[in-house]
Amino acid sequence: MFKKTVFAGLMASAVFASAATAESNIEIHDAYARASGMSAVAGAAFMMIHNAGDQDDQLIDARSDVSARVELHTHIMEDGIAKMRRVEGGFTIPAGGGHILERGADHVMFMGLTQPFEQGAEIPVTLVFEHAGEIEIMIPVDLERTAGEMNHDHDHDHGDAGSMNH
Ligand SMILES: [Cu+2]
Repeated sequence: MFKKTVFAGLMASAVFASAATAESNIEIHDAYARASGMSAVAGAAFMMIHNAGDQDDQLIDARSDVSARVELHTHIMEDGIAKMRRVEGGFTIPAGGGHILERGADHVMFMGLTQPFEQGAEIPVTLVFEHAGEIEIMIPVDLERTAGEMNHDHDHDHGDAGSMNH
């Protein structure tokens, strides 16, 4: 918690300086959050992030009060087993394109939930971008969205905005 607080303080000043120039270039679509049950200690959020600007942006952090920690995660294959791993540098959102956070791939991870994720609730999350600054969104909890509970399929296409379904 100490480390996170310090980091958040540093980010706040950096974000303030850049927020006026590019904040409208980032759009979040189709966000939803889930946990694997009412007693789950962790949850995750998924979404599509669009970048209409002409320079790449980077999702570098996420914050929320719904859990003790919020991390940017991905899945990797290790010895044939899909595991989650923190991504220190965050995710690149390419200029004129987008990046998908989805099950079995990149996601926002909530660790140490302070309350259960209830179907239909909305959780407040602040996404921190290198250029666009802080973007606050309300993410609906959708426990019924099916993608296969154990879907670790890596057949998605990275950075191809054309494949986004909206
Ligand atoms: Cu995770």
